Amino acid sequence: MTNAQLKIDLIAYSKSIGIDKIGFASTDSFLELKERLKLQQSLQYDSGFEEPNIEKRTEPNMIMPQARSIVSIALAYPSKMKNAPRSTRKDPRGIFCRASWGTDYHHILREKLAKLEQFLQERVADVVCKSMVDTGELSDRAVAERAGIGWSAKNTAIITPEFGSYVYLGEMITTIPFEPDTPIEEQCGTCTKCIDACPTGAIVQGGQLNAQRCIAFLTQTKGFLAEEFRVKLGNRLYGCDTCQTVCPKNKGKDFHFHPEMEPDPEIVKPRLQPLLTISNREFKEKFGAISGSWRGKKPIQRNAIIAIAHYKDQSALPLLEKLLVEDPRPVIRGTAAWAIGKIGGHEVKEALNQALEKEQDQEVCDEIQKAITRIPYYHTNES
Ligand code: B12
Ligand code: SF4
Ligand code: SF4
Repeated sequence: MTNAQLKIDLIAYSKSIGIDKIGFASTDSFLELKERLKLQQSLQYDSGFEEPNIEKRTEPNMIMPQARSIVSIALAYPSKMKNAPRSTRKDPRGIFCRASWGTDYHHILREKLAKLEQFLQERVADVVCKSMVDTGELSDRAVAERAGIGWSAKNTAIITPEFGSYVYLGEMITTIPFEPDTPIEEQCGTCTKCIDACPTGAIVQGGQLNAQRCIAFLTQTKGFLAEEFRVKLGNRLYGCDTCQTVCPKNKGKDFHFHPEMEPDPEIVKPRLQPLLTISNREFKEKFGAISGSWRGKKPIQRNAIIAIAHYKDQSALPLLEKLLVEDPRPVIRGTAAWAIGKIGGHEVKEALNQALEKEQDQEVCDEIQKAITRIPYYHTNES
């Protein structure tokens, strides 16, 4: 069988197993990306979640010397949730980003890629394949761009003409020299909606992100959040979708091809207060299957406390005061102090003072002191 025919057959097979878009790229060095990654590192705009070895990231033949092509895949995920409960001041809820709805996409895409590998192995005796999704060495976006899946947009996402940017990406390096596809034209034009809407100004300029300012990154950190960002977090528990929801290319894009990607509203839009007391076991049971749980319980709880402050939920004060004195984790005690100060009221000053007397951790003491000094300010503001 010729490689051209094998490519046609592989494309047809990919459709039959629920791969929404497939493209083919060469294994040439990603030279532009290499410069870009170096620049990002030197500016400290990287997140730290990327593979640190830039050579490996940009030289596919370093990962597999005999590699001859890369197969890029995209799966469309839903952007609208059916029966989403409303989040109100009386019933405040947090939100997980769309890329965290349903079953963890790493599993879904790896399974599809494993099937593609098997398909090739059954037809080409000595083929070698290596697949990756998100956590591999390669830049999934750079591969997808080269393979014609979508263009590299100003919000830094790969936007497909068919499904918008609401696609997961993955790829398979192979020893088969498949004919590469042609990249598609950039289609952002003069639009700057994502740059204007980003709550933290993280998109420095079209196509360049300062990940250290990106809420999607910040929600995944484990330490204290800088105050500047706490007030921008809103009710986000994991990830951020703003630069995608404002994008005109995503208008009307909402695909429900994969039942396993359907969100359970009680999981991805959970009530905030119960999150503060959830046990490790309960957390794993409820959130373990979604990608947004990969950093564990602590960042989600920290973000939930910040979200409670965002809603100024008075009914959460007893719980926050309990966390302030009882929680073993300084980040949780300190963030609770901040939230208590934000929600305010005369009675909280007493609770904060009492906690300060017992507190041993310097960072938490600082948070409590800042919260105390802020309370009269909130009162003058309210009166
Ligand atoms: C680190 C990381 C993050 C970091 C940094 C994101 C970033 N923009 O760099 C943080 C934690 C912030 C993040 C957030 C999100 N992420 Co993320 N993330 C990654 C990861 C692991 C590596 C990305 C990376 O290396 N970035 C470094 C930059 C420099 O390179 P790059 O974006 O990969 O490649 C592009 C640029 O280099 C650009 N470029 C190259 N040279 C030049 C030169 C010029 C002049 C210009 C303008 C551009 C340019 O072109 C490349 C192709 O687009 C990838 C998985 C992977 N292994 O690739 C997922 C990935 C990019 N993330 C993904 C998703 C879904 C998200 C979120 C939408 C999740 C959410 N809702 O919260 C947000 C989006 C935020 C945003 N605006 O990017 C998807 C993207 C899908 C898509 N359609 O694009 C990926 C591919 C995971 C996956 N397998 O599906 N992520
Ligand atoms: S994900 Fe949110 S914070 Fe990050 S660039 Fe997009 S809008 Fe800005
Ligand atoms: S909002 Fe506009 S500039 Fe930003 S990614 Fe979408 S089309 Fe491009």
